[in-house]
Amino acid sequence: MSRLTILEFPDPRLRRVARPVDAVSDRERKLAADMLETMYDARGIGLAATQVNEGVRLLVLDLSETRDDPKVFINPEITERVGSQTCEEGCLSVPGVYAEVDRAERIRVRSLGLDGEPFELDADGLLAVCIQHEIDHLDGKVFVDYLSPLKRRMVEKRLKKQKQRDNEPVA
Ligand code: GNR
Ligand code: NI
Repeated sequence: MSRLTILEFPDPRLRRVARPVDAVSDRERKLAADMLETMYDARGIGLAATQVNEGVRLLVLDLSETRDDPKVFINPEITERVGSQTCEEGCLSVPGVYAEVDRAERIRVRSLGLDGEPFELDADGLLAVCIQHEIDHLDGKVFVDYLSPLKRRMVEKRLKKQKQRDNEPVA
């Protein structure tokens, strides 16, 4: 397994729309394993292929306390949305930024597993938030897109400054 580099907002590659996987193969299994390693290392609860510069519709999640319940979704589709909830979200591609986002409270998801077999899942609460957040990534969307233009510009400025500081030589 290998750890992958996570793209950071406002990288334009986060705007690409991912293509469906046409047959689940060892290539997707290797990508999923590398993405899980990357997600665990970064202490995230989810990761979409877009974030590691892979243009396929694949995402991984683990919402367990013990970090031992990996889930992989290939070509996921939300087939039902019910109600709404507000959650403070963060994103591994937008480090240090947290903001409230409204999403559906309950969803039904249709997806392929790593074995290539279809499955359906009903999700609510944080699991539903996380799946919606990850599918957004596959569609080229980032959670800061839901903020007001003013807040979004503030986030962009803050990240730009942070990046400048990261690049300054040590005195
Ligand atoms: O680790 C993550 N935590 C999180 C918290 C609230 C709502 C969504 C998320 S997803 C995020 C990992 C990530 O950036 N996935 O794309
Ligand atoms: Ni994210």
